[in-house]
Amino acid sequence: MNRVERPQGLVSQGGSLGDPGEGEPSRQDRPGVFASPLGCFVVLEGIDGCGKTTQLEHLGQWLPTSGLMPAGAHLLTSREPGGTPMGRALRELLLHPPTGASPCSDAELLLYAADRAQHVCQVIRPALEAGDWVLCDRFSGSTAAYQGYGRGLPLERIAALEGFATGGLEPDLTIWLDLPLEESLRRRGGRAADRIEASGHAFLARVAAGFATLARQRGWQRVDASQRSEVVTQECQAALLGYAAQAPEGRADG
Ligand code: Z5A
Repeated sequence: MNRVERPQGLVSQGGSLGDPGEGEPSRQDRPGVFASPLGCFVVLEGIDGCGKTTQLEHLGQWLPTSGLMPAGAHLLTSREPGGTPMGRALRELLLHPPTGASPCSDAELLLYAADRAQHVCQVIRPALEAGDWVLCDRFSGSTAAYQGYGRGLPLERIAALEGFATGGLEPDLTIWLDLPLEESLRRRGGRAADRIEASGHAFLARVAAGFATLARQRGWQRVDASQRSEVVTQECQAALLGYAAQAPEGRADG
């Protein structure tokens, strides 16, 4: 695969990666990324307003100079939904649908899966296969939390769909920014709620509890997100350093 020089920053703001070219193997035909584990895939998860965007920016600046990334590797920062051009259209539909166009829970699940399939195919997997690092705001854990624990859709059905959408790709490290729901609502302040945020307090409480369960089950790194932003950044850095110290050879230099 040709290496592509990519600027750092949100892929959703000018990503330069295209679809696999004609004649290239389809996503399903390619070997799994872990067959040649070169890059590293790090995900930030948590309820709305827990500080993912803020930490993505801080870590995005720190990582390339941290000594953790192998020489020559690039860092790509991205988010879901909306990490590709198609995903940005889906994001608008999911969060700000026109009147009468709100998806039912099953359709909502499928739209998030479509966003993820495109994101993995067009952005994440090619970057990892090129040996680059990807730092992403939300991934599969958010679907389990919001559509599973929040909407009440069966977790087994979600897991099966996720396997199809991601081709089995899982993050190397997930950092869970743990913030009490009341604090997240306080941080939102007077900002208008999007469709998901407007789903009601009971829904958001189920999502928050779902994240706690998932973090336990999946071995996510918990960081107390109610601390000052600088402290949260330091603890995220510590989680990355800890991961690198025990990562298989080739994943990280540190
Ligand atoms: N969703 C889903 O249902 N299923 C899925 O599979 C996926 C997503 C992938 C995406 O919304 C929505 O889609 C989301 C879940 C759903 N909906 N909800 N609800 P989004 O991407 O637009 O937004 P978000 O991810 O929910 O949250 P956000 O508003 O972008 O917040 P954040 O990135 O986590 O936090 P932030 O923007 O960095 O910080 C929020 C505010 O707090 C801001 O004013 C900061 O200055 C402040 N802040 C940040 N850190 C601190 C600290 N440490 N102390 C004090 N104040 C702070």
